[in-house]
Amino acid sequence: MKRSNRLIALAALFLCSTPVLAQTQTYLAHSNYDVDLDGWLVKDTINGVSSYYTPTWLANGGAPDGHMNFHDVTPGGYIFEAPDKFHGDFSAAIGNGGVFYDWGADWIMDDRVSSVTFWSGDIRLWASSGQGLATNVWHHFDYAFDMSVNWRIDYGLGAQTATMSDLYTVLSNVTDMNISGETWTGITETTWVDNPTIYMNVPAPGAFALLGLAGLVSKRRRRSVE
Ligand SMILES: [Ca+2]
Ligand SMILES: [Ca+2]
Repeated sequence: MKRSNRLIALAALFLCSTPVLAQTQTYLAHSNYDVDLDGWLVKDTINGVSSYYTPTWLANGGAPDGHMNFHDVTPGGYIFEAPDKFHGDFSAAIGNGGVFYDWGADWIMDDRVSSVTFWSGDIRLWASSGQGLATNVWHHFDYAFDMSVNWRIDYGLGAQTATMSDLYTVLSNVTDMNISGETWTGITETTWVDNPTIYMNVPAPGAFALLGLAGLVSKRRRRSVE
């Protein structure tokens, strides 16, 4: 066997022994609060009237390092509202990415969940955690943009189970994104957030090279059989 053939055979062996091609995550929108709030705000709504507040930025204590938190201010409900970089067309990540964030609170009623919501105009798309969330710990939530997640959609007629087509309708033109804050009836709780991220999975550069090599190997194999 020629030396070059041996090398290709070795590479092919490595490729075959790798069960899944390496993937890297590309962040399409991301905040880690390393230096400031990165433009995030809190929207509190009571009796249909919304007011904006500035959350507190903390340099430490996140997951890791900087994060933001907000202590409730009214008997209404509050959410964390994303800045402009979380708006736009994220359809490239459908079936190939998703959204994750780290979240926690010091008081959480048993029936409360943590949700991430995308709006496209008046259309609302959201995913939620389960109930019974532990207090005073960081929870990591990761929701893929596919049917493995119980995405819900509301076109103004009530919540329904979302389809891939519904995901496309909203995620191709996101006009607003928010993360739930309110966890307790009464002005009691503090909620904290770190690392909200819309991501897309792409094969690692090395994987492309191996794919090319695999093609070369199979071509040579075919030739030797002929
Ligand atoms: Ca952080
Ligand atoms: Ca409250």
